Amino acid sequence: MKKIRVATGNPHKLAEISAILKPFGIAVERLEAEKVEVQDDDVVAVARKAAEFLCPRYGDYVVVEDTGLYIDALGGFPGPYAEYVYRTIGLRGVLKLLEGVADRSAVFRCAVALCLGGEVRVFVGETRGRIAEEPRGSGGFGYDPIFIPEGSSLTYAEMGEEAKNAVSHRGRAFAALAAWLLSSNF
Ligand code: ITT
Repeated sequence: MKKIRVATGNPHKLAEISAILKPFGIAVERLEAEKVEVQDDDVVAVARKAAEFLCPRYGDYVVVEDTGLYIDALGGFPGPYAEYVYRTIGLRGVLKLLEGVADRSAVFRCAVALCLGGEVRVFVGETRGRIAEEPRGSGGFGYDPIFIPEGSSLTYAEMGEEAKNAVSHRGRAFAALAAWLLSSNF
């Protein structure tokens, strides 16, 4: 079976990536490696820089992913700092910042950087949606209880893994990676 190695410390991400790539016949293994995170407003630059550090050390088919949540009414906050904001003010803190705000639109943006032949190739997946009034649902991780993807009335956390992966930022980014890999001589 074809296989990629993903450098992540987040087990939820790894489980989602495995489920997303399974139908493409691509297996996923965790690469235990330090992920260098540069500061940049754009997840594409963050993922690319992390891959540029890993590629010479770990070689082909190593993948690193960076995800940001950009809330329109907050000028794109927390963006690539989603993990820090989750750990500090948490979902309640984010909801508080949006109290009384009518426009709750947001976008999840996921950048997947692949090492191949000494080069880095980046695939991006985006899902637009809105921030819920209250956390809802017990599935998923991170901001899932407060993110409602466009076209749904349920939060990611209420949808279940399969339904989330079918429309999610990560689902789209990794599907693009898989399509590209399978069209190359992987
Ligand atoms: P690695 O960098 O080790 O891969 P991480 O959790 O730090 O893991 P990111 O910086 O890419 O990963 O993600 C930042 C945060 O964004 C993450 O900790 C979650 O809180 C949130 N996040 C990412 N993907 C998400 C998703 O699909 N649903 C909800 N929250 C998500």
